[in-house]
Amino acid sequence: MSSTQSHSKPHREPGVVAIASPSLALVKYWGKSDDEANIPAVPSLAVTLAGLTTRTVVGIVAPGAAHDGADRGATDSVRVDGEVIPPDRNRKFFAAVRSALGSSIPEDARFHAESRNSFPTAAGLASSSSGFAALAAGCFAAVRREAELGTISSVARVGSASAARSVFGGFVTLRSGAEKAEPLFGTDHWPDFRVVVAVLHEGKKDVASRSAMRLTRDTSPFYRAWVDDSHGVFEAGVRALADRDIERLGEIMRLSYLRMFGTMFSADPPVFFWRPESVAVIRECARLRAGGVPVWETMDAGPQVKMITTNGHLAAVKNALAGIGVARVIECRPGAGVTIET
Ligand code: 2P0
Repeated sequence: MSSTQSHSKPHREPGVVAIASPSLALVKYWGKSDDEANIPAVPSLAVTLAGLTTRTVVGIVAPGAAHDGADRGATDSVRVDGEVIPPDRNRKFFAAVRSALGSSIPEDARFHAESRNSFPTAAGLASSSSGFAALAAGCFAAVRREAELGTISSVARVGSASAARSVFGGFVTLRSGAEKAEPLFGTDHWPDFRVVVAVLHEGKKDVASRSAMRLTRDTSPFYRAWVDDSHGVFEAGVRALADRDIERLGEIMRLSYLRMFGTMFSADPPVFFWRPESVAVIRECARLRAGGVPVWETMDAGPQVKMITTNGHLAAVKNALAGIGVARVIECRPGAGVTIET
């Protein structure tokens, strides 16, 4: 590159577009065995949700651009729904991207990414799972580097462990101690399987999952029991899913999320993501089940309630939710993993 070029405006390559959907855990990940590498302490089982999407445009600022004195290009940059993410949040992630890419990316090239969610961000709808899955796949595609999904999953995990799962479609596992997720069953494994998401409050959470996890591990006397118990719950969840047994899977799913919340409620200070509306939906699910409707709820790091049911019972579930004043309901099927728009 000539000296004239290196002092000209940053040259941006056209961006690539990566699309991913959030990963809803049926059996929860909560806690890390290695904070530095972001390795889960417990196994999780999840479904990737069609109907909710993150769309991320990733470009690179070409070599030389970083020396033009402008801020642009000085660091890798990410914006989510228009908001600039502090570079520190993504530093380890981009280091993992560079380590996986090796010499495919010049040292002074910088990534810039612009991401949009079709659903509320940081509100317990797993926006970080689809976000880092799309970002990881987009970074590889931006440098026109073919990568195995396993490699993308491993890099996405450094950003957010649940993102390792979002790379794959259908039903996905992330084992304890694992660096990458693994696909278990495809989107067609259970044609009748449905997820109903009750969006109860769209505000951002007060506590990030990451700090809540650290706090529960460090202060809850129940955390060790949660980790010890998680393996049996996971295996039972996998069996119920293999058998397409909604009742059994529902029971396992309930054990998993309530035991996870047990560690949060017992932390010091306690972590509390629930709202009165969350409890109203949980009680409504119990009422529906008593009336013969197979519907089971789960929750994540936020007040929203997600329910699993079968296609034939969707109308009953949605009517019941409307009856208790739930205004926004999203219906999902198992969806595809990360894709690059061509
Ligand atoms: C899950 N959650 O299995 C669990 C259940 C929330 C509750 O994974 O620290 O954003 O970035 O690895 O993946 C949310 O936490 O956490 C999450 P980090 P992540 O889906």
